Amino acid sequence: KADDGYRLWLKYDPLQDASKRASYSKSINSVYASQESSTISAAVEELQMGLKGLLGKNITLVKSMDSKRGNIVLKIENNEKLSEEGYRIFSQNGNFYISSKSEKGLLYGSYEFLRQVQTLQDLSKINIESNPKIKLRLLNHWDNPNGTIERGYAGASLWKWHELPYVIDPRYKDYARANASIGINGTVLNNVNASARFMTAEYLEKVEALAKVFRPYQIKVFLSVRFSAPRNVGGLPTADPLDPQVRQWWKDKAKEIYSIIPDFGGFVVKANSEGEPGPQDYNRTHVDGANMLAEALEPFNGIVMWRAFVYKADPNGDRTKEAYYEFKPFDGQFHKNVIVQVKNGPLDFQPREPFHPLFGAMPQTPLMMEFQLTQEYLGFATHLVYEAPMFKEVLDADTYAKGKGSTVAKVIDGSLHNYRFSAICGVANTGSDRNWTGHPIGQVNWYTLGRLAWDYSLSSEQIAEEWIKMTLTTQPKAVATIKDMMLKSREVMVNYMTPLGLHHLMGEGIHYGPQPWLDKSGRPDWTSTYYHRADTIGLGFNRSATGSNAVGLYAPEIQAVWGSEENCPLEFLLWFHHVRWDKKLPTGKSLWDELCFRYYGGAEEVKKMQEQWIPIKPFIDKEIFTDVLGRLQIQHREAVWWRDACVLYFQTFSKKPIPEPLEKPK
Ligand code: GCW
Repeated sequence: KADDGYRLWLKYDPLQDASKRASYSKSINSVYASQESSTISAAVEELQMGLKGLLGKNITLVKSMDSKRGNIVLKIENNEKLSEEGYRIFSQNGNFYISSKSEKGLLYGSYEFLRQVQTLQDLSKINIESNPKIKLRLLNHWDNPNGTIERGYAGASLWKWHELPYVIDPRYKDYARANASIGINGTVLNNVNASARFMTAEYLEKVEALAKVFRPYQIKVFLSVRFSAPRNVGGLPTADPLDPQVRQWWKDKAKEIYSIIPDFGGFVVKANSEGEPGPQDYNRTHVDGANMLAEALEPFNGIVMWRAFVYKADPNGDRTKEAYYEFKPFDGQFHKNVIVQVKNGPLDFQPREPFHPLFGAMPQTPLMMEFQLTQEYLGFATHLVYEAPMFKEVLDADTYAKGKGSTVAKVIDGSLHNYRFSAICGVANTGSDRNWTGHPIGQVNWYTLGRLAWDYSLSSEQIAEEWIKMTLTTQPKAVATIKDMMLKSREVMVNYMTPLGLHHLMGEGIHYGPQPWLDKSGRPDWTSTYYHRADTIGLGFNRSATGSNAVGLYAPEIQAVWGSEENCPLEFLLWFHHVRWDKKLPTGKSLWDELCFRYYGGAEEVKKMQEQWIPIKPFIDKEIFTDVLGRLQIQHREAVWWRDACVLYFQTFSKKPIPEPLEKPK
């Protein structure tokens, strides 16, 4: 049966393993739910549809527990060990129980049950207890009202604003199912470079039409708001957050929104960043702006996610320090329903960045994580990169804010500083392409966000393995090969794009392909030369105490390591130091030789990935096989492009030969 990737990891084709299939079929007969609700119905529908596909057997919904064994029982019960969304799955006397305090947990537990079957787990002694580690688990869509997606590489927006609220694309429900299956419980529908239109009654009605589809799946909608909306669509002369009319306008707007969408989640705001309007336009602060919106939403339990992605064009400054200076002084001053949304690194979604220095630095302000699923700087939808290792690297990083073990994960789950709430989001990589993400393997990055948001202690290996088995194949050798390709893919990409701590060498504006040379048309901090600082002496941005001292924003324990050229791990070397071309590195090679070695090695690895992919053919769907193969060919060409552009450009400074036995560019 042909598969175009539309069904994502909710692909319920008959299990390939016949003996497992027979044993599951024998032990599962019917579903019984002790209560009714639209969410419970959604869970039951998914179990029936999923098991019918996987086992080839009708699973009937029964009105009372079937005396024959093999019931799946969905049951609300008070279990002290479970949080509101948590669940327990266990087997007893030949029946399976999915229990939770609420319908939410029953929904998540049902998807977990299906995942157990899809990944061929032993159900006979199943006993799982699971609670989400982070409360708000969100996607951020950078989707515009005209259907385009900023930094989107998988087609147009999923939201057909011109058809809503009258035409409901069936895809909206599939989107909700996919999210619910990985525990995502909120979605920000529109771009942070926000159109004020979303604050009009016309659009709010469209938003409610989507919210209605998502509701049974426990997904709340949020909107990005344009700070100047009171002027743009409210007819006021100003958007000054301290102006009483403006404050009233937002209060009325909040009331209107909640009268249309009673479970509306809240606002995301990009203010005074990259030209977007904000409180500073009126000599007010981030706190003035965020608190005004927070007070408007507070009566309805809405929240404000105020983004910390701010920087100015200063050729002599260091962009990676700016958010820290703009936000840290406000710690403790934000209203109680404000959360500050921080990107994983201090620059901008590079293949590798150290964690953002704000994590651990704002103990009195809940901070949330913003990851980017869409591959803006990671080769768009043509390069294969599995992002879990990159996300885990940041989540596991130690801030030392309260001594050893103060990981970024503990900052954002709220436990380190006892935050009022916790949240994480991923900038979505979805679009109208049939397979949702363009690159078939890009789907796993969406899957990963949900799984890590639920439980960041899951390993990259486990997430990869689950996803492969659910989406591509359960054939053991094929699973192992695909997993190997995925697990190394991020490091491979770092090597052919920006090894050793290099960053932002991408084509200016488009952020695709190499452009390490000077581009005079743009801002200094959008230009590669600002970041790599290549000269005849060496390479890298000196952010140590003798340079911009960005390293000084981290805890002393970190400064001691990253701040010293001798101790700094190679992956961050050129992020923090300007290093001599002939400097001997711990690998035994000079900086120049190591740089060449990595660029060449990275490109070579992509070729190996192509070779690894070929024998997978008999085990996966033809369309997906061919699609990935073609994309690996593009990726290899482009890895070579990256290698040659960067090595040859840097060679004009190093004046050193490309070491043997590396193959020389022709
Ligand atoms: O990564 C940069 C992107 C912009 C984006 C901005 C942001 C939505 O190049 O396209 O704007 O970050 O995160 O606000």
